Amino acid sequence: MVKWTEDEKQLITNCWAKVNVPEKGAATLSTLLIGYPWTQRHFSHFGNLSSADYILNNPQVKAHGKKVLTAFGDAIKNLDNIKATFCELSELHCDKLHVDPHNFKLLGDVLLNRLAVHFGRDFTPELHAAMNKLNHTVAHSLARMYH
Ligand code: HNI
Repeated sequence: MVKWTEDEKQLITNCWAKVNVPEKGAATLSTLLIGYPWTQRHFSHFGNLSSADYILNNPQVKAHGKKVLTAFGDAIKNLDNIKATFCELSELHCDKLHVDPHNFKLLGDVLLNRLAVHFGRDFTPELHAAMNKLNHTVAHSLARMYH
């Protein structure tokens, strides 16, 4: 299991405390759907996703983005135990949703970019590295049931 230094834990928790989860969740999921359109196939039941405008204004995309980032928040509350925290979610994404695990990494990268833009110079290389490690761990934990 991944090991965190106290500095990394502090950087991640301090950063997350300043994140507007509904807003960043909506932005992250809509950017994923627009930038990596093959991910849309999982959300055909969310209504019209046929243009960037529709995606950006789709209430189901917004609500789901919030759900996904809330789960990121759960991971942050349980940094030493992310695998166990995401056990059921991994089963869901693997067995029921059949999401290609590569897409977890993409979503994490989109989130990282949104945070970098939002925090500007406060998004230090150390914070960047810690968030990248978090993304990696989240993606790995979600993909665990695929093996
Ligand atoms: Ni994901 C449902 C968390 C990435 C497709 N997903 C969820 C739920 C959570 C969640 C929480 C709600 C579960 C429930 O209702 O019990 N998803 C996460 C997290 C990541 C992620 C933390 C991080 C990388 N999911 C992705 C990706 C895709 C994806 C990359 C597809 C490209 N997820 C789904 C779909 C659902 C889902 C589809 C079901 C949506 C619905 O409501 O029908």
